[in-house]
This record gives sequence, structure tokens and C-alpha cells, in this order.
Amino acid sequence: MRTQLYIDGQWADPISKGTLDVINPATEEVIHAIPKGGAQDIDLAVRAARRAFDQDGWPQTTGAQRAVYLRRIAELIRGRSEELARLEVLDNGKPLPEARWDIGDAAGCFDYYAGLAENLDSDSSADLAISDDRFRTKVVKEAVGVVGGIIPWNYPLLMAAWKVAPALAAGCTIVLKPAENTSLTALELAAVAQQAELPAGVLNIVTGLGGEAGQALVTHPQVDKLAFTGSGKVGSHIMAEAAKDIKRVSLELGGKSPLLVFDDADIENAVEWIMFGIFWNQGQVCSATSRVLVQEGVYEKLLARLTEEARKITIGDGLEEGVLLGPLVSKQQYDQVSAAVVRAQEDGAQVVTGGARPAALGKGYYFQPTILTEVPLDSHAWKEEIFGPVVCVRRFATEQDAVALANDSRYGLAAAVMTTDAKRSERVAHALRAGIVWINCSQPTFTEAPWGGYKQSGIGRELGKWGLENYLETKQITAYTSNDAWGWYVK
Ligand code: TAP
Repeated sequence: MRTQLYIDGQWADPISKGTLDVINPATEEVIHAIPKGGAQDIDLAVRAARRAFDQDGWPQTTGAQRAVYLRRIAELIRGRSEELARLEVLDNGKPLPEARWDIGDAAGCFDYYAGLAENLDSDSSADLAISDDRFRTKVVKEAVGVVGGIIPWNYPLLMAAWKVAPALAAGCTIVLKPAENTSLTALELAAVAQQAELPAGVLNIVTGLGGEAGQALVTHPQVDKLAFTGSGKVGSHIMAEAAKDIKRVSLELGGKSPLLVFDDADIENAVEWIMFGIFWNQGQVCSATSRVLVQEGVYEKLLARLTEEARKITIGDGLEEGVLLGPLVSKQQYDQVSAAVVRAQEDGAQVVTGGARPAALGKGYYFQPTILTEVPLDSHAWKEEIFGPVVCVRRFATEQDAVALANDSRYGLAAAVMTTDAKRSERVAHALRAGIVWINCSQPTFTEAPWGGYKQSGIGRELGKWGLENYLETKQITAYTSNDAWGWYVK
């Protein structure tokens, strides 16, 4: 485990010499200390990224050259995948099979953007058809500049990959501030980049607190673009800071994603996807299936089957064989989820199952899979992200009611519809105000497909070619091909 920051291709102690404890959420034990970077470390990192961008020629490399580095990084991550997955479990708490999946996806993300970087070479020379043949116009895509990337703790290495891979593919340089709770694999990513011989300053990783290192990155005048994933509150603050000097900003924020089950749905299939949607990663997922809307005819049956399956989930240390639900990431998150369930009950909700720490587990930030019903529409539990293994289940009568209930949210990240009626699924998919709609499934995520939300779930899209666009400026270059300038003017 690393003890230093990665700035300008070198490992460095933070100027303050401060550290932050790393706590294993399964045992509550301190297992390590990471460096606590501050404003001065961020300044050094941004200056290094600036120099790598302005003077060292990173944006002038071809996409094919950048792809070589990205593929090397992917290969090196794969070569260390088991070690990285175990580190992720110690830091975040998620079950090992999930962590293995994340590491594989992170490597895949670097490979994918290597391919898009190569395509950029051919895309950028295209001529544009314009209405005056005395001019020739072409459009080129160029890197935005120095990126400040800020990520949360729910998918530590994967979220780092979602920011770093497209930024580097585009020709940007980046300073990444991982979440204070889960920085271990981000620091390993720095080691991987060093081993891949990525030029100095292109990727810098500064661990530390959001209010210190994060804030310094957000307000640094030499940062051109901010790419953030996390809470709406911090996202809104970052957008306000970015507005002061018109930094580009992309935000991936929270959600309160609905899943609609119609009477004609395959109930067993619906139950499986709901389980996956709300209990995977302990429900600490921005797109988590946190509101389940069930048509009257199948409500009782679905609730009974979901409750039965939720009670069967094996809870424990993510490193143990067969565990499906690990601890929440931190004491703070445990307290927040517990408080949200107490508040839901005070507001009138019924706890069908779960609602507390599992009696058998005395230590660790464990919380039972929890199903709430009778949750008032104006309550915190119905409206706000709980970010834990807590699902609200509610009945509806008609398709129109279901769509209205689903859309009655300030969020619009994801939604799902379960029905065997193809026409209905198409109709409802279009009516749902969300950036991602799944039909007869929930949560499958593909590096090739856009990821992001409507309304207060964010701005911009990650992944796919849309994710690359986040890190590109569009420039038109227009040439006058006649030698009669005045003639053009008077015409
Ligand atoms: P946030 O507080 O939003 O933190 C996300 C990132 O922003 C972290 O790296 C954080 O640093 C940093 N940050 C905090 N304040 C900052 C500031 N003033 N300037 C710049 N960066 C700053 O989310 P969290 O604490 O990880 O989780 C809180 C809630 O956010 C969760 O309960 C959940 O509802 C939501 N959340 C959503 C998502 C997604 S994917 N949408 C992911 C995680 C959490 P620190 O690590 O030091 O706080």
C-alpha cells in the first residue's frame, strides 16, 4: 500500500506531512495511512499537468500514440487484477467477486478509450460542407486542457478509469483527487501509469480531503475542466465554483431510480433484477433501484418473493467465500443509512424486512437488506438518495400512474420497466425522464453506451464516444480560397 502522492511522475510526501487513516469497513480496524494532500500539493500537481499539456507535447501526440499507453495501462491492471480486487475489498468493503468485476471493467475502459483515441486521428481531418464555395472549412477536435477529476468511494478504481481513460485518450492531462475513504487503488493506478512510462505530469494523483485538496483543485485557475462524480450537494458547489472562471464541467450525481413492474411481467425475472439493482455494492450505487413500483395484480406476489430472497442474502466480510453483501463503506455512511430508515418509520413507512445491523455481526458497518412499504410520497425515504441496501416498494393502478410516480423526482439518472408487452415497454421507456432506461433488466452498464442523468442527476454523459466529448473542444478552421477579399465583403 502506497504512502505518497504521485505528482509529475514522482512519488512525493505531502507538504504538510499529514496522513489519513484507512479503515477496513468489515472490521473497523485501521489498516493503513494515506497521504493527506492539501492546496500546495494540488498546486504542484496542476502545474505539472499544465506543463505536460502546454510544453511537453502530450496533446500533440497522435491518438495512436496515446492508445499505446492506454493499452499498456489496461494490460498492467489486468496483470495485477487479483491484488487490486483484494485491495478494493479492504478499502471499500464490497464482496470480492464484485471487486474483481470492477477491476476487469476498469481495464476494459482503458482498452476501449485506446480504440477511440485511434479513431480521433482520422475524425479530425474531415471537411465540412458549407454554403459558400470560396471558403473551405474543416472541424477539428482538440483536447480541453488540464482536467481536475474528483471521484467518490463506491467504485474506486472504476470511477478513476471513467475519468482518466477518456481524458488521456483526448490528449488532456489530469489531476485526480480520489475519495478520502477509498484511495488505495487510485494510488496503484499511479504506479501502473509509471510502469507504463506515461510521460511525467500527464496523470497526477493527490489524495486528501474534499474540502481541502478537492476544493483547491476546483478553484485552481490553471484547471480548464472539472469532471466530478458524487453527491448533488458537492456537485452543485463545484458547478458554482466552476462558473466563476467558466471552467468546463461535467457532473455525474445521484438518483432515485424507479423500476416499474407491470401485471404481465415475468415476476421471477423482476425479483432477480431488483435484488441486483438494490443490493449489489450494498446499494451504494448512483443508479440503484431504490423505488420499485408494482402494479396491483402482482404487488403481493412480488413483495413476498422479494422479501424471501432478501432474507436469504449472506452478509459478511467481502473477502469471505459466498458473501453477497459486505459492510457499508464507512461509519458515516452506516449512520446515514440507519438514520434514513428510522426517519422513514417516523414518517409512516413499514419495514417489511431488515432495517438494522445484522444481530450476528458485532463489528463492521453492516446493514441488513431492507424493504420499506407504505412510504409517503413526500417523505425523505421516497424522495432522497439513501445510498444503502434500502428499497421502497409501492403499488400502482395504471400505466399512466406508474409513469407519473416514476417521473415525480428531482432526479433522472436511470429507470427500468418490467413487462412482456413490447409495445408497452417501448412506450414507457420513452415516457420515463431518465438518461438510462432498462427493459426487463436493471443496471447492466456498457463502456460503449452513454451514462448520465436528466434533471438533477447531472450534466453531460460519461462512457462511449460521449464520454470522450467531455474532454474535447471543437474548433472550426476556415480558409478563404479566392484572392478577392473585398468582393466577398460587398457581396
Ligand atoms: P461527496 O461528498 O459528493 O464526495 C465525492 C467527492 O467529492 C469526494 O472525493 C469528496 O472528497 C469530494 N469533495 C467533497 N467536498 C468537496 C469540495 N468542496 N470540493 C471538491 N471536492 C469535494 O460524496 P460522498 O461523501 O462520497 O457521499 C455522500 C453522498 O453522496 C452519498 O451518501 C450518496 O448519496 C452520494 N454519492 C453519490 C455517488 C454517485 S456515483 N452519484 C457516489 C458516491 C456518493 P472526500 O472523499 O474527502 O469527501
